[in-house]
Amino acid sequence: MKKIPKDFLWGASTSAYQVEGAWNIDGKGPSVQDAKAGGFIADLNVKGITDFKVAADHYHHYKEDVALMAEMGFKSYRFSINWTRIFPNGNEQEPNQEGVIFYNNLINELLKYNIEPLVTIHHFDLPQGLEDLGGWNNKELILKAYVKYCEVLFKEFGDRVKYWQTINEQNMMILFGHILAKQKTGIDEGTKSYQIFHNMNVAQALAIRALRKISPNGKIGPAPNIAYVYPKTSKPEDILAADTANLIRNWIYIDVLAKGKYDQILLNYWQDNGYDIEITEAEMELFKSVKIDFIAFNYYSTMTAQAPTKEKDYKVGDQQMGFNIENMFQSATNEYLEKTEYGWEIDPVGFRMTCRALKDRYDLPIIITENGLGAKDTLTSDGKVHDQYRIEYLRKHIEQIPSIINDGVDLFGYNPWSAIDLVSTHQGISKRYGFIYVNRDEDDLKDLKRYRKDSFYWYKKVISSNGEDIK
Ligand code: BGP
Repeated sequence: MKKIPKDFLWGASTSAYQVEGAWNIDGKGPSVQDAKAGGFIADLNVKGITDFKVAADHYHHYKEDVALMAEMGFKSYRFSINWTRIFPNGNEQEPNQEGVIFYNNLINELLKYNIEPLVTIHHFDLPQGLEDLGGWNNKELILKAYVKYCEVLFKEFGDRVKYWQTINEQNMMILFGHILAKQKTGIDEGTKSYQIFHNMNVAQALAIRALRKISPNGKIGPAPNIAYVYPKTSKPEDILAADTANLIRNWIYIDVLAKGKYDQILLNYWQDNGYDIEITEAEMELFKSVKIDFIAFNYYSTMTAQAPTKEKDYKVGDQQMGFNIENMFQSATNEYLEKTEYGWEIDPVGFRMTCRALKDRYDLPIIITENGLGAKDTLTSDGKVHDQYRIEYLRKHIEQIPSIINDGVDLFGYNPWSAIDLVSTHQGISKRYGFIYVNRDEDDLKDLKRYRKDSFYWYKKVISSNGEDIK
């Protein structure tokens, strides 16, 4: 069995709008996560869960938080830049210097402890100012704005940031955009969704090109959510359906940036459904001229699919559940897998399978930028959090890493979700993922004090033994 390489990037992950808070501080403008017609974050408050205004207040606690990450022994930290700290409305002439200063400080703080910054350029928080003008659907506007934003990041931080991820979970933004990115996309919005999909691909290709020019030593890749799709049975029709589902859910979000073209099955799907996507020859040439350096991906679960039947017994839910496409495939429950308390299937072997499938299709280095268990934690009166369930989940996944590497996969890091408690995309602060507990709840901010969970001490041991001691 091959050993985990010495320079393996053990760390963890967050995203700006879920962790930072300080939503209107130091010139920051509103993102789609902050803003909503008729008032701020009205939709979230209706459901009795918190908004993103304060989150974990990482903006004001970043030094303390980074010190805790260093104490755990992190080699890397994956975080995102809040677009609206850099360009408050999305289309200003000059970047907001206070935003630049904050990320300079954060990056320098990480480097002080030899923690490699893994930067996500865009994680669900489009400036509301751009959304008002059509957002990702307004190709001319968005390409200009995204590329300008990328150029500023590469110029300002490229001397210290080596790893860039273009867009977090582009696939989930297309398939579950109404939940995650506050945009009206989804499989029922065919032309619009796939036009946005294409515009995002052009934006990413332009970002790759810009990086090569501005910061040639930098490395760049996408960060989709990949869930390998199993066939429900060995019936050939089910296997075909699973293959199609793999393509529609996973591969099309990497293909064009890794192979320079769209898969024929996708093009047929668009044509059969009358989805009319505006794609120029120059854009297809652009795709051919750029290539990603690695694939970052978020792994929570696998998906199971079968050929469409009359019985629709699978309940479609949030981003980590399955979904159906008429005449192509429908999701099914995998009876062999347990579920988290939020209904997400737990599949560590599927983690290995997903890595193998990525290796087969792309043969590029890969890094895990999310994986983890959302659960309701309890802070005891003596300041402890006994999150054995989280340790179990992570252990079972980490246990697969030597086998994955032994399979020949160039896996160079593992950054589970999340470094510290933060606000879930749509289920509040009570759905916790962190190694570090943040003392607040949905409607009471309390003292926001940080506490080390049991998983904190456990992960520290995992990292210091380079993955050998996972007990
Ligand atoms: C991914 C997102 C993250 C994160 C995670 C957990 O889809 O990239 O931003 O939130 O899922 O999801 P949730 O917060 O819905 O539990």
